[in-house]
Amino acid sequence: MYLMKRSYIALFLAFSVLFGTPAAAYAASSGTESRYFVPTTKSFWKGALKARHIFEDGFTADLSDFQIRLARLAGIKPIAVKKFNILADAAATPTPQPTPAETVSWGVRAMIHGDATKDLTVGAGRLVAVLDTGIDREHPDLKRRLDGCNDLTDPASGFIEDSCDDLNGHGTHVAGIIAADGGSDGTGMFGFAPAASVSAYRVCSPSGTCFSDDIAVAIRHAVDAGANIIVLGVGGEAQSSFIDDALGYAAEKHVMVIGAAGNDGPYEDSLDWPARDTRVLSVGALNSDETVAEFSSRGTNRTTKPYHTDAGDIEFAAPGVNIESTFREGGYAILSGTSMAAPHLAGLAVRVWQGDAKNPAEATRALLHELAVDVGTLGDDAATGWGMPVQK
Ligand SMILES: [Ca+2]
Ligand SMILES: [Ca+2]
Ligand SMILES: [Ca+2]
Repeated sequence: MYLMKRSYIALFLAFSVLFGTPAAAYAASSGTESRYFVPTTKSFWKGALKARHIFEDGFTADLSDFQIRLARLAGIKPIAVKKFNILADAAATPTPQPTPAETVSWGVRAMIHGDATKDLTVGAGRLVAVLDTGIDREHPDLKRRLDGCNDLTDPASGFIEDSCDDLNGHGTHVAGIIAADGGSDGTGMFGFAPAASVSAYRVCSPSGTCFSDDIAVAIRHAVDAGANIIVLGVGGEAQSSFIDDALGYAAEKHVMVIGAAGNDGPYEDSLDWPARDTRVLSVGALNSDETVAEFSSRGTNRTTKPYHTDAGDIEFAAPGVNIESTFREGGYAILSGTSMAAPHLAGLAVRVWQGDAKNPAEATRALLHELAVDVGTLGDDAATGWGMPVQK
């Protein structure tokens, strides 16, 4: 038995040397492969298993059951990579509408007092990275806003530049809330910051599944590309060490990371990762009457220090129910979810960005705390934290 296993390895290695990519060919034909972290720095294995992303102590790759067995025989134990999901109402997959019902959604109006909702100069010089299902780069209300378009979902390549088609619509919706500029004729929709730039990182499949290694690589890339804010409309049950490390890098470089709280409410302590992390500004969802959406995940705020960000706490609430925004195929759609609440906070953060501060991300976070209007239960509560920031 032992000898037979050895001969399998020998055969596999021989194929690898002779043909270069038998691993990929096998994986493609088996259809059962999934994403793993392979804890070895040996370049042989990186080549044989078609490394996707290289990390300090190993690499990730899509492996078939056969490849996993092979690695184990060689004494390497692949570890499954954590998955996340987009956080809009999954039951609703709306048909894109050709024209919007309103040029400014109720959510934008709720957070900006006065008549500044269509100021086309707001957000100039700011860059927001949207890590999601991609962005419709031809959308009339977004195409002039796009500055960066990358795909990390391709099975054959971990990073493709100048590619970010959004077959779902979720990422386009998130981007529009932040920076839709009404289009060249002003008949489209307007987001919070119509002069801001948006970079798209397609890290989620069209069905909304997102691998944590792709997200981590996208966070680092966005930081290096000069993003001021990174928006994560994704979440999951498990903590990811890849994302932990990437969040450390973002914090070090003074980049703000905003995450959807999750749609697992109304139960306390139901926040998703990575929003649970204190470095991520976690955002819950509000109805248009400023009550909390039932589905919005609740934090641990009731048992931690009030008005202090602890792990598991919710930090802010923002509009997240029946939000109209840009959608795939150049259209518009109404979605609900904490995925919609997170870009509302990001949009307001762009508007009040403390660019001259020593640490703009921390200074802006402190200002958002000051601007927050108490909603829900009196004071810091498990559904809305500081409350909903409003620009007067
Ligand atoms: Ca948090
Ligand atoms: Ca707290
Ligand atoms: Ca409250």
